[in-house]
Amino acid sequence: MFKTGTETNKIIEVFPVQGRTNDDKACLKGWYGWDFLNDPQILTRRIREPMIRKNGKGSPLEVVSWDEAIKFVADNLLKIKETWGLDSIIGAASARGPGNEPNYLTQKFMRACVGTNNIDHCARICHATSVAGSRQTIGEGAMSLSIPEIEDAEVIFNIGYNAAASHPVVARRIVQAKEKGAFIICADPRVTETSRIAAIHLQLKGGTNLALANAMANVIITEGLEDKEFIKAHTKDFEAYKEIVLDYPPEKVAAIADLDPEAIRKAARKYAGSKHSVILWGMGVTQFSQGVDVVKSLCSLAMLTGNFGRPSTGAGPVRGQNNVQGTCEMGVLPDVFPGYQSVTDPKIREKFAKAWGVNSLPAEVGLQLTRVPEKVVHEKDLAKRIHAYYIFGEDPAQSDPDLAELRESLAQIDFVVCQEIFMNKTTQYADAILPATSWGEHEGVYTSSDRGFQRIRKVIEPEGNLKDDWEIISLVSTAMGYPMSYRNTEEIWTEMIDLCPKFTGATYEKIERQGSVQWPCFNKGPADKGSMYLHKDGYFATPDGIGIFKTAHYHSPIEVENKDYPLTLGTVREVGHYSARTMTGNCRTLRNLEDEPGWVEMAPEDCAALGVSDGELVKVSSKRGQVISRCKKTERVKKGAIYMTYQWWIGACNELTISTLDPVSRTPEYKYCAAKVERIPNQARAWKEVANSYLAIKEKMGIDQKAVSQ
Ligand SMILES: Nc1nc2c(c(=O)[nH]1)N[C@H]1C(S)=C(S)[C@@H](COP(=O)(O)OP(=O)(O)OC[C@H]3O[C@@H](n4cnc5c(=O)[nH]c(N)nc54)[C@H](O)[C@@H]3O)O[C@H]1N2
Ligand SMILES: Nc1nc2c(c(=O)[nH]1)N[C@H]1C(S)=C(S)[C@@H](COP(=O)(O)OP(=O)(O)OC[C@H]3O[C@@H](n4cnc5c(=O)[nH]c(N)nc54)[C@H](O)[C@@H]3O)O[C@H]1N2
Ligand SMILES: [Mo]
Repeated sequence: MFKTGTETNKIIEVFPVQGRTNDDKACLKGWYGWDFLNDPQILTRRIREPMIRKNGKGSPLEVVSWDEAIKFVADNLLKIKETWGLDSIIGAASARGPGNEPNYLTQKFMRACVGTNNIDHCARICHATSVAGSRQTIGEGAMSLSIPEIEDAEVIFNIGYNAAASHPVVARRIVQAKEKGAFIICADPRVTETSRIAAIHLQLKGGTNLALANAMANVIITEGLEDKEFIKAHTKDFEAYKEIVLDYPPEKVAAIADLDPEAIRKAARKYAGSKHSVILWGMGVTQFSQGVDVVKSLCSLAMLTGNFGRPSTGAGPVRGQNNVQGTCEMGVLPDVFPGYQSVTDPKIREKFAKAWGVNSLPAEVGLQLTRVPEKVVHEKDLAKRIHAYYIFGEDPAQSDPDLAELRESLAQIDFVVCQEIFMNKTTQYADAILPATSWGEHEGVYTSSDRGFQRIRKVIEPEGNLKDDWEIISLVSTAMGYPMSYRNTEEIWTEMIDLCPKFTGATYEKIERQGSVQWPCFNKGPADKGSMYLHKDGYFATPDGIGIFKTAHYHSPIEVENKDYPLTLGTVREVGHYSARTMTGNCRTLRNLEDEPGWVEMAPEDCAALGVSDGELVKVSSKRGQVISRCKKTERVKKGAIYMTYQWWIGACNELTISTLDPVSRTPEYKYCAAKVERIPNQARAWKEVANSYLAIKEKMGIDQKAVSQ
């Protein structure tokens, strides 16, 4: 939560305020990540006017009026819908600046106006794995506990989550817990700030989480440490689960995961020894082709030890983007309406159809956004292809895996719309660009990772011919024959909460009064303040309230190291930069801390074998592509495993990553593929190449180099 200082319609300073989760602290990006609003044009520039390619693909983008842009978008989408059918269009909405209200409208537009469930967002490439795995076991995909509760956990099992870089305000709670005496177990193939304060660091080989989770359950069951009463009263399918985990004794798993069997035993005993054990996980769990199985296994581990239903206990998939929790809640997913209500349930469809004034709504689960290449470049039958992609606040041409394949898809799609605040890698493929207001320029509600609704406010007047995202969607929908008319975000919010029982009590008024309302919050009256934690007293969110034990047998990642590509590549995050970097890449202070072409973490042994030193430019390649980045020699990674961050436009690691997906959540295996690093003998030439690439990017983004002062 922040307050901003403004001067002549410019933000000049930002102060953290006393919020429920941040406790009057801000992270690096909180303190300095607002300068993009002043449009310093470092990496790219704000979009100020609607633009379209009037004369089709290949023609230049031309500035037009809003009326012309909206008509152009509506006409093209209607034409594609008539020619190729309702499911030939897909939408991706935004977990970033827009807030919940425009996301609610986007899925309503796709379902009620276009007539398809092909609506998704970046949770697909992030925590969709957690949503799927948790719903199958404990019935609810959200964090069961609250961020402030982390402080009072007695044991924290932190797996595949690097809070110090990703969520510093959560990292602070982990440090506080340690100071209060918590026992921390960290499972991460790299040394992180959490592993440094952990009592046990399980520095496992990448891609072996499932073997580890099964081995911990194996120890707990074989040593009789499970919570028999809890299992009997609140769960089912224990025997089938037990049969699988008995196949994973610590010695066997130690060999698979490159760990000490005694460390696994000790971690399991400690975890089972407390009724305030918390599991925190992130992308090191979810971004694998077996991610959903790992999530199921982690939820089962918590059930096995009775670690649900009290404060400072439970399962914590700590969500990624600032509003990814909210965007999931708004039903920007191909299988659920807002409030996680299933599109395949006829009664629920009927409820939404009635509220939205249509005869029927699509009944089939829609397409996940990671399957766009499958439905474009790999689909020979034109009638089954995706022909239009409405991209609202995402940058797939930087953030999706295997970028060469993705670019090919974007180039082949008949009509691409980008509703954006910045020119980004994806806008290069747009047939129409609709300019929106940003965070700081509009009102709305975000949802924090721990189910907390909180208000965001307009602090400056937007410059240029911009509209709020909710208004843009309303205009497109109206022009396509499904009128939407709202006066403000509160009207949209009120419509949404009345359709979602778990959110009904969270009115604007209550959010303002309390500062934050955590769902479930069923009643509008002041008595219902919302819920700090889920699964109270062991009653799960499954239809019958019973938790379901589930795990699976381990298999290795899909593309493993080999003769040609002897290293494994995992992709992580840069502390001062955020996702595809349109925003933090345009903040002067953050740019001064770290800039293109990023870095690749390498073990000293690997550096020595290749003859490269710290800071040198190196060529990194996989079967799919190659990029230039800087070598970062570090003891924090093990020999044979390299790590890059996905923020960089020149050292873009997604040129290398593999598009293999988890079969259930369809989340990519960003954390593991085979790669190779090569020395670049002529460093001076390589640096020049980097400098030229940077200039070329700026030019492509439309930055007027002479006009910009940095
Ligand atoms: N500064 C900054 N903060 C961000 C973001 C950003 O771009 N920049 N992005 C936001 C988003 S969208 C998200 S989703 C969150 C994600 O935040 P995190 O979940 O912390 O994401 P990562 O750093 O990608 O991965 C976490 C850890 O997983 C480890 N890991 C890799 N492979 C394995 C494995 O096989 N097993 C285990 N156990 N661990 C493994 C990595 O070494 C890394 O330390 O961060 C959010 N916060
Ligand atoms: N290799 C690798 N790749 C990864 C990951 C990884 O760990 N490794 N992590 C993945 C994860 S977890 C995620 S979540 C994705 C993120 O991937 P994306 O969602 O594609 O990344 P962002 O940079 O957040 O893109 C958001 C876009 O929204 C725009 N935007 C911001 N605010 C507003 C607004 O108010 N209105 C509008 N209209 N637009 C706005 C921004 O300018 C930006 O272009 O990346 C994934 N990619
Ligand atoms: Mo994410």
